[in-house]
Amino acid sequence: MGSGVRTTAGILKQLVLSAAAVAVFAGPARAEDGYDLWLRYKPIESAAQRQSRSFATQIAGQTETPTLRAAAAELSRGLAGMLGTAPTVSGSVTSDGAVLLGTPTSSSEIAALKLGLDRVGDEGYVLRSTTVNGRRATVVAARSDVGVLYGAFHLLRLFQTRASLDNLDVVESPRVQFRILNHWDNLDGTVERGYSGASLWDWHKLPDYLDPRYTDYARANASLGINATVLTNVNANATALTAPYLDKAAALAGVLRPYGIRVFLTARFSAPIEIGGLKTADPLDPAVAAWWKTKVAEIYRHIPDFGGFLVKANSEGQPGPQDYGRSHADGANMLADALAPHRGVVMWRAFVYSHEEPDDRAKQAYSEFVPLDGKFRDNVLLQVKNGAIDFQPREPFHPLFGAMPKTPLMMEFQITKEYLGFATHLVYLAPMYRETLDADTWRKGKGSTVEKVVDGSLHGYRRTGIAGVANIGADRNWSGSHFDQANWYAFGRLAWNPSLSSEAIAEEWTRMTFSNEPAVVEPVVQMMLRSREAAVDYMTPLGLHHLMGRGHHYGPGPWVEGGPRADWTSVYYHRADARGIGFDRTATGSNAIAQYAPEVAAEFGDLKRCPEKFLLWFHHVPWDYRVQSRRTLWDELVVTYTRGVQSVGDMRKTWSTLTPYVDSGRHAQVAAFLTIQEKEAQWWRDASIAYFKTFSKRPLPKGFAEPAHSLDYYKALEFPHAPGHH
Ligand code: BDP
Repeated sequence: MGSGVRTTAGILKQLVLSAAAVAVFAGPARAEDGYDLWLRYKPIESAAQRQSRSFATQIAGQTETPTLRAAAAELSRGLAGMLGTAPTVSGSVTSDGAVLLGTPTSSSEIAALKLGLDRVGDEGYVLRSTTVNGRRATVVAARSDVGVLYGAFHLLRLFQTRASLDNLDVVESPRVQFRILNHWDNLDGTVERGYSGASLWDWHKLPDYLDPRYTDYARANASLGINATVLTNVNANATALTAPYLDKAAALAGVLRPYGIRVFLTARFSAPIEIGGLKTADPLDPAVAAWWKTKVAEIYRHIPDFGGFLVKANSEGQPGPQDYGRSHADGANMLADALAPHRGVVMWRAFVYSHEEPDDRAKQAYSEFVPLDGKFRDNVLLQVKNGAIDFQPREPFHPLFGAMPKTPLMMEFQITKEYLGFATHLVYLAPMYRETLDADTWRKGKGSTVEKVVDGSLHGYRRTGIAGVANIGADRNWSGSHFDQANWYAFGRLAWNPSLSSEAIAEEWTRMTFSNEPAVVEPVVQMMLRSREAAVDYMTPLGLHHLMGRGHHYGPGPWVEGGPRADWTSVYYHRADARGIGFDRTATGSNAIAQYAPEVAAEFGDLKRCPEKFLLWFHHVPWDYRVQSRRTLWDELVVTYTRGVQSVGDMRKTWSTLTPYVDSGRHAQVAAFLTIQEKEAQWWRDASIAYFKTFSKRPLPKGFAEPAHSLDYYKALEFPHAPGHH
């Protein structure tokens, strides 16, 4: 028998040995698949923490409403999982260590405690360690049932992250009113810019089949305080507003309602023509307004707590009021009037740029909307992307923030990673969200941050909102990768409290999702915090933007040119030539900087003062210009691209040391994805350098490797079936 051939017994022995090795070194025997998200409720590990067994042995309170029942069920499930025994359930506190939950209406014991619940508002809650009926108890109390549910999730989070549960005195309420996911889901089950499989909504089987996942989706969102969801794509289909689809949406709303989540739909502006048989969708035509009023009344008959419409109009080919010579305000107000009697709202998107407009695309939303400030009904919110172009890995804050004091502006973040490597690149987005929230608009002096615009405090907005374009699909792990769950998580946490730090959120999530072991928490949090900067480095360093492959946005395409419109190409944005690279948005160029407050414009517009991370966003800079490192711009670009690739390599190495601590299923997938990411980061670096070199005509700095292939090789790569592009 040759040495390469092994006997069956030998192979079996090998298998047994490696299975044993897995059991010993790879933690839990069951390879987790990520389905449980951050709500895993695994048994707590240390002796000290087991003391809390005497805690939470009883859940007390009347739980007669669906929401209070959901709160009690979640607590029960969580505590049973973590403590090993299910708590008893009773109407009032009868033993030490009870968790008493409810509202002053549902529980006389809570009413008697006089917790001052008025201060927490309609969705907030209090967690308090106290004595009830002479017994030690932890109280989860709120004015509303949903507040109790949020409080229950908070208490569980404290358990899950091994925080102290003694002397609790937590008072929480959300800073933002609408904390809303935007699903770009189509009725045929595909998802625009979705990288986690098909749509979660099984429209075909609705309303009769309610996938249990809908409930788990609701639980996950409620655990973060997300209180609304738009079920359908902004590139809307009027069919979603027909009676059969309203039945389907109503069925979903029924599942989400106990979890405090209200359903919204996207409204296709031309729906009166497409499904209403009218000849026009002109918002000033009385027949059109009447059609919408009737349609909205019909929706409310199906969904009594319907939230309202999200509208993309006159943008990227979508119909809108301008088709009839009317303004965005005319269009939004017509829908707002139809919704107002039912207390619904319109979220009107500011993501517009015109087909005819030859002006810098970055300027167009501001030019369009600022003159309309004060002209919208008070149940209209204007939904503004974080930056003026389109969810790039890094953008300066959108100049609309701070510029419309009389119109509530809500934030639109993208959670799905359309421009950030899809599902396989590990990019934790909280630092990107934070960067925008922390940006200072200077509109009312220093400290007029975007955060204060969005939470309403800067201008005294009566309505506030933060939307996130969801990364949720039918994949078993919901988000396409384990680490992309963190972006859903971070979005939800920031929508509730836009002051939270990226680090605090990463730590919570890591503890709940992977482990409380310091050997895991520290390196994973560090990886996460560094990851977004790494992606910017290998994709679009120093303020470059919009250089992805055409249409699908997968991989590098800095050479993209031609086609239907200039501002869908890469060359429009980088403007590389023999002299240098970058988009001059100063007074000598498009003068987009003039849309910012003078203090901001002065900083961005001055080559010397402009933060280097935005350099090529605002300036066309000579290749030999000396940047802060004293390197030339060209050398700095090469160094930065290379550093991005190295950072991914570092993440991959760090992750490989965590094998003993992370279940094998999830560990292996993350490891494989990091390998993909490293390969693709190298591709980004090499393709970008190969291309820009044709303009800079300069050698790479010493010690830096030439691209692995020729420019022609990179240009010839094609990905007709890249995901998310329909
Ligand atoms: C872009 C996407 C496109 C969306 C559009 C939008 O590429 O699929 O429809 O944004 O936000 O980022 O409307």
